Amino acid sequence: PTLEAAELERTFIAIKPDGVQRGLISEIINRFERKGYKLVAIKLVIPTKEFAEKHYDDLRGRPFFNGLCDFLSSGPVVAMVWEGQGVIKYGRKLIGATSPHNSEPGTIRGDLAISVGRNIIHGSDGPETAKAEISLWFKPDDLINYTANAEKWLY
Ligand code: RTP
Repeated sequence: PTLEAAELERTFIAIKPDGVQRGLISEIINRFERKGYKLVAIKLVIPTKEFAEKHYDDLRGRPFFNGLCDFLSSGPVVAMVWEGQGVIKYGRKLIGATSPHNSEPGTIRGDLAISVGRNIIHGSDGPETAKAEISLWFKPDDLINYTANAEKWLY
């Protein structure tokens, strides 16, 4: 079957330094993978402070901006691109509300985090930011086109 345009939707997801330090990489990847989304790019990177400021450019001027950028550049981050129908919006649903105080149990932040400044994961909040963030973190060649076909490897 031919892929519909909607199925090619992609979002940028990052496991922040606290998620990496706490050993939650596989737990977080697992949730996206089991849902049925497809991983099309992944790398471990320590962003510079300047890079973190670019990533959070829209938050410049907020009181927590400097601390947030220090935090994002404090250690390894798992940067990923996930693909699938509705992945931008539903990815945010899997992640849960920005503040773990408000995120429902069953969501990543609801189950695994306590404070807003240490909320372990980032996800693009819309199609425009997804596009911008993917191209900030990845080169076009880093995104892998493939068909995920489980049966082929089982029999
Ligand atoms: P993200 O971009 O990381 O997925 O988070 P978000 O859209 O849910 O939230 P946003 O408002 O874009 O804020 C980005 C990150 O800034 C930190 N933050 N700290 N009051 C605070 O100390 C505060 N508010 C926000 C959070 O880590 C949030 O994820």
